[in-house]
Amino acid sequence: MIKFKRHLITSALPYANGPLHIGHLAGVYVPSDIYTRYLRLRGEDVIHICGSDEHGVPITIKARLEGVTPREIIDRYHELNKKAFEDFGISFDIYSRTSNDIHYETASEIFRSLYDKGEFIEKTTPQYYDGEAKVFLADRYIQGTCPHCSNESAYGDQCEKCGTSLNATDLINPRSTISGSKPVMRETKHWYLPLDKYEPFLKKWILEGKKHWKHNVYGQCKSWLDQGLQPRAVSRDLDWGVPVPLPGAGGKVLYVWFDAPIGYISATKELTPDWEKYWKDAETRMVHFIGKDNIVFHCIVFPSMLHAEGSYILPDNVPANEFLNLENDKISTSRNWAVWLHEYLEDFPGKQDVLRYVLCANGPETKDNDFTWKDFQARNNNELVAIYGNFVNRAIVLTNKYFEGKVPERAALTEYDREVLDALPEIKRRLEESLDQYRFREALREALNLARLGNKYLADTEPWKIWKSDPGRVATIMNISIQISAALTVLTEPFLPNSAVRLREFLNIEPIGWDRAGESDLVPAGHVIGGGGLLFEKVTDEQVEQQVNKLLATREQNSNGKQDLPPAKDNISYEQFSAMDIRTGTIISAEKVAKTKKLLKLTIDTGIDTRTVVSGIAEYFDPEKIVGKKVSVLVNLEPRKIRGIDSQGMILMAEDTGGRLVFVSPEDDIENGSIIK
Ligand code: B3M
Ligand code: ZN
Repeated sequence: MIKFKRHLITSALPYANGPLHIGHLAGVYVPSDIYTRYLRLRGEDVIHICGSDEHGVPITIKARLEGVTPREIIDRYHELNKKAFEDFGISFDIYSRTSNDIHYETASEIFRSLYDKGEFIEKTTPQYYDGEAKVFLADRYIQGTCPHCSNESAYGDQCEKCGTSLNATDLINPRSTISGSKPVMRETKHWYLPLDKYEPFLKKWILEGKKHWKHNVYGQCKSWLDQGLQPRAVSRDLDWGVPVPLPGAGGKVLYVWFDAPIGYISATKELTPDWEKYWKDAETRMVHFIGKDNIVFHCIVFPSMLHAEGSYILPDNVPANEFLNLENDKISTSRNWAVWLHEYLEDFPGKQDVLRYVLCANGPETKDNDFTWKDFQARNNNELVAIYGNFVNRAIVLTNKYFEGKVPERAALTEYDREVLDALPEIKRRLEESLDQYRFREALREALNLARLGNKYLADTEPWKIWKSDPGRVATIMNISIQISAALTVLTEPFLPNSAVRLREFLNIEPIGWDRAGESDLVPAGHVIGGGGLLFEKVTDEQVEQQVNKLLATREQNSNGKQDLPPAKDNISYEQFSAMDIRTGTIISAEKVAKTKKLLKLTIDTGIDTRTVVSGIAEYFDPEKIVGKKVSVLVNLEPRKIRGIDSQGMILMAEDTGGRLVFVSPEDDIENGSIIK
């Protein structure tokens, strides 16, 4: 490890607009916690900073949806998430929030200092404005088609599908997410960070200096820098956020991505009066743990801000992860497709380490990965229980059985014994090398290899078979097994901290310094160990089934269209409604329109006449099966020629969010031509 005086570890500040789920944990907080614990165990000076991101449109959208104030939303989710992190055992030194005064002061100061240096470009430009809701449409208030990947639900600041950072004016077919209406243009003044001006600095700093960054991170940065950077607005017309600290800037706040990373600084200030040494001393190493959608802000925008300000250090590394999916589907808060941390903690009390293990072993380090409950069960039962738990249990039970718990002296070592003892420092070295390079999966595998080694050692030497004939040999075997168990308490601790503490209790030992973990005499002969117990329990089929059923219920609910329904359209007058002439009718014949996929030509008895209606439902209904069907027909819709056929009217259909179509039919038999009103 390169020597630094101290380490500043930051974890992305989760938006306080919803609960935490396994995607957050696997992407950011499990790796950052492992890394921080590792540095602490090595005796490094390290602080781990996090908190709630409480500004920005995600918060105000949630508030609007629920009809409450943004304050109510952030208070609710800040408390929920803070507690969930605590209960889960993520060891932040501080979990702050960006609604704190100290954050307002710090963010304002940094904005002011860039302003005073003349860094910003001030521009009045036309921006999208929702004429109905009477607000400017910033960021997530506007959606449209991404010009890069054609994703139809890209946001005004970013396309989540391809990760590109966007300006609202880049979107094709923009629409307001507040009213659904088509936005209009209106002039407004904002402050822009001239990213193009910092391009030479960024190119040198990243493209030349950060070749050791993870491929996904370096690659994304390179592609942005190759495309060329544009100035980016760092203010918004919103009523929620840090006010732009300039006279006459009423109604304008800092863009959330301007203030949020400054949250790392304010949180450090809140933690210690000595905060400057973590932020302004070149001997401090800063590492940002984030998910891949945050790369541009942490590698390009925030460093540009700090660079322009001039007195802060820049990140040494940004080990961003890819995404975790759940049972082959993208995790989604709005579709409730997630394993929520607070629910996991309720459903699996005391099993924090199991989730840490699974999320690390299966972490989305280099590509998106999938979490399944089957895999959760398999990893717990076949790895934690069958390898780690089984080994230490046998070591402790046999030492108790043969030596009344007193660690026996080793006799002469065989070559095999020596090999096993020599493997300890080797495993430790490899584990450190992996962690130093943010390869957490690999590091965890090494930690488990230690238990594998112990398991194999016991299986090969079979002390239970030779106890009668060669108790001296058994003494050596048990001594070595206890040494391996003791090494496990150290090397597994960053990953499985709760189990490490319990294992120390089983062994009746104090914490052992990290540096000693490869040694062969961690527990002296004569030491009396504890009674032991089970470090891990099996996850049962019933438990898995329960969780899977929960997800199935969600899927069912989603496909019933209970989620993501478009908001109600604008009001119309009664006159407008009564202008529509809707009648009951019967389909008397139906056939496909030649050379089309979607169209059916229907003949309808409307009671008043028999007419032809062309309807785009061929993909959903078999023509033969709908003959005789009772339907509702809009009979005074202006006739239209569709594929050369005169279509006179329209059949009413209901469509759910999953795209399922059904006829709107009268419930009881009623004569054709009856008026629907
Ligand atoms: N709240 C984005 C997110 O949760 C954002 C991170 C801020 S880190 C300064 O994806
Ligand atoms: Zn895109």
